[in-house]
Amino acid sequence: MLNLLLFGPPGAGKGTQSTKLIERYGLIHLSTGDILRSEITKKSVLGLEAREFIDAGKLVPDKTVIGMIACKLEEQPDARGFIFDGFPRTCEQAIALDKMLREKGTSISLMILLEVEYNELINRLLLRSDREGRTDDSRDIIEQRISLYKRVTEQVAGYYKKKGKLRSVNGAGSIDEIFDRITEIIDHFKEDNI
Ligand code: B4P
Repeated sequence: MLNLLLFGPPGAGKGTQSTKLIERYGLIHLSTGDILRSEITKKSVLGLEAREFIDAGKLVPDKTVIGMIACKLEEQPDARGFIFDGFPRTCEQAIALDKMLREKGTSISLMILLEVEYNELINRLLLRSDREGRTDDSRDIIEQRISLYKRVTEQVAGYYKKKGKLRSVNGAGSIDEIFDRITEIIDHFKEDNI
């Protein structure tokens, strides 16, 4: 199986690149942000709980997102592989994901870290705010989310670096240029390992 982890700060292009990658490699896309937003739209109990955290620029509790991913993995017993987008965001989530994949007899193949400068992140998310009106894309909440990424989430990259799975990619440029940089890394990995 090819299991990819798309990683980076808010606005780095995780969702954008995931959409192109699932098409190229035939993988299942698991975006915790998308799943949570769909629960909010449905006004489910989970959605109502998550909304408070998301609107405040905070992380939804580990137990909630880990449970969500566990259910999604169970629903896909025949998958050729997964793209995890926006998950894990804490070391506790990373440890839980490793355990879930181990139980399925597989593991994370690569973590792709999209590196983008602070001002570019802010600009992208403010533009998205104009287009989509996401409640967590106001300027102060964007700044809060980027700061939370630096304080908490970035440690997850260190966790996978120690395992030799981290690959950094320059996340600046056109969407297609960045896609080419990512696929070069993945194709190289596949030649050597799959
Ligand atoms: P996410 O949905 O993951 O939101 P995000 O970090 O903003 O990334 P996204 O994938 O949407 O944006 P992208 O960079 O592709 O999370 C939202 C919230 O949910 C979190 O803040 C948290 O509260 C909660 N949550 C989610 N997962 C969680 C977890 N595991 N644990 C706890 N809480 C969790 O794109 C951004 C914009 O840039 C887009 O408009 C795009 O068009 C544009 N863009 C992309 N690439 C570009 C490029 N190359 N050039 C110009 N613009 C580009």
